[in-house]
Amino acid sequence: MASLILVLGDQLSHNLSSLAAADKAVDRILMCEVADETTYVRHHKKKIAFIFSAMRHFAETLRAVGWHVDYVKLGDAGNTGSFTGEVRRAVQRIKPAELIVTEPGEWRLRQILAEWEETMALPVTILADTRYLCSHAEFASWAGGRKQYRMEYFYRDMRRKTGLLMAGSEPIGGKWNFDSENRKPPPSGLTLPQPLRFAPDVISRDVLALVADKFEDHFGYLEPFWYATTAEQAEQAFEHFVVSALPRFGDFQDAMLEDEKFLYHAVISTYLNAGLLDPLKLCQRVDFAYQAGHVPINAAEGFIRQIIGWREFVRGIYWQKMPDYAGLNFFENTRDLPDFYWTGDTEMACMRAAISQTREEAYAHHIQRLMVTGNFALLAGIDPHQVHDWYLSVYADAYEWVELPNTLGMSQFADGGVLGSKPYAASGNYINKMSNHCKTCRYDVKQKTGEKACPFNPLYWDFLVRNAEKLRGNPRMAQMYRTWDRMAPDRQAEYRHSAAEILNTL
Ligand code: FAD
Ligand code: DLZ
Ligand code: SF4
Repeated sequence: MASLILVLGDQLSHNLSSLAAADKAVDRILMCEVADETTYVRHHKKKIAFIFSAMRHFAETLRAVGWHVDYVKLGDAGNTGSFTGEVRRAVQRIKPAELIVTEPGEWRLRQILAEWEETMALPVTILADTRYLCSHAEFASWAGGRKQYRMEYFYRDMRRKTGLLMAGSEPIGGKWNFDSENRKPPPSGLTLPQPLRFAPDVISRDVLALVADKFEDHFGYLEPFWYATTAEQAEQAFEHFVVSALPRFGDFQDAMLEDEKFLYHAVISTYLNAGLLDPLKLCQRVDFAYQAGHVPINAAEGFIRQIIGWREFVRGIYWQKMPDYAGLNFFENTRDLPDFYWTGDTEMACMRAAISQTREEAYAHHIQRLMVTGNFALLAGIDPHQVHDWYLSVYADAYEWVELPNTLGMSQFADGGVLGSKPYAASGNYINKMSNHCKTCRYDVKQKTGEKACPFNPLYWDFLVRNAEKLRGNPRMAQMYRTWDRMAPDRQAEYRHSAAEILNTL
């Protein structure tokens, strides 16, 4: 008897464990576009279009190598709109002996699968997702009894495990981490590469029409749609990055420029998280580029650290800490997310740039997410769960396993320091140093208080004072509190007054 293999929208990889456990000759694959997945948060239009198109292309490539695929489109008659409904229908249709699925990336779906183990009238086998470098058991053993997790030590173990940029047991270049070389401000007159763009084919055009029709009221612009939607295209896009942008990726990793959305970033997270790219292969390619003398060590190490370090680390934390992690709110923040996060209608030039490009491309690079939109929400005391919902819906690469620890942990410090040792809070000075946004802003980054002052400036001090009880004891914050304590009471009052005026307008 056949087994039924459920392949999810972010499992578009031929080396998937569920496929390895199946037999092409007899087993049936089920892939389904379901309304529930499009609305558990109201995803950006481009994200839905990307996933549906990539799913449809993947189904074609499976069929081309001999798999029997049952593919349910969103508009198909009888589509129940949920995975549970579609699996039930497939079970009735196919009468399989067993259901096999690679574990999903999100806790929410893992719970639904656990229910199926009780309620489906057939055995349900859930396999580990072997596309990641670090298994849950390996992370749990690394995490041990630690209260705080630090990426750096985890990353070193991943370097040793993979042999990437290693000379025997030593890191190539004599140190593990070249991050201190990767904070250069953007010089003027840079000639910037662009990500490789693809014209939508017939499959994508069908999907674009569907999304335009069914998801008109979702955030963001649907077109122009230029994403890769197959593994082959995603690999081309990555190769283009390696040649055109990787050499300077490290140098300008933290830089931001008005009207430049991608700088030297890879713009591959959407492909990688959906399964179109393999993380280890990407890193091996970058290691090779370094060994061949095509890219400097700070670029190669910086890139590899993001993938085998940060990406695996946040996934480990997610599965180690869920479900409680999603409910954390260390600062007990309750303010609603301001409307301008959805409209981009703000006079803060840095925020406008980050939000506008998010609407256009479903993409913003790391420093925009962390030090602009994330930083503002942190300083303004926005409810971290609303911030989490925003990030999960607006970015094409967003799945909860990677988005939640980045948002709740790294950006909002809502986990109280599990993931990072101090909040990523900064005044306008940081944004001014790393970008050219302030030059065209209605606010003056040099003014600390008053009507023209950059809002990040008074909000920064207000954030520290509001949360002094929770942060004063943190050795990495001590210097800032000493500066505040030395300030004249009148000056302190001015800061707090300016901050209150800004918060009142939100
Ligand atoms: P590059 O800068 O070129 O980096 C290369 C790759 O490294 C990325 O494609 C990504 O796979 C990986 N990477 C880099 N930083 C991280 C990180 N902190 N965590 C995990 N992987 C990383 N990344 C997501 O993939 N999905 C998300 O939903 C997501 N949400 C985020 C929310 C916030 C608040 C913050 C601060 C960061 C978030 N990130 C998320 C991490 C990071 O911003 C994106 O991975 C990156 O911007 C993707 O663009 P890129 O491919 O051009 O990356
Ligand atoms: C994000 C997403 C969307 C929008 N739609 C679908 C879908 O219709 N069918 C599907 O199989 N997967 C979809 N996905 C991806 C899932 O939400 C993802 O597999 C889970 O969140 C687990 O990471
Ligand atoms: Fe952003 Fe402040 Fe600079 Fe304006 S002045 S761009 S608000 S940091």
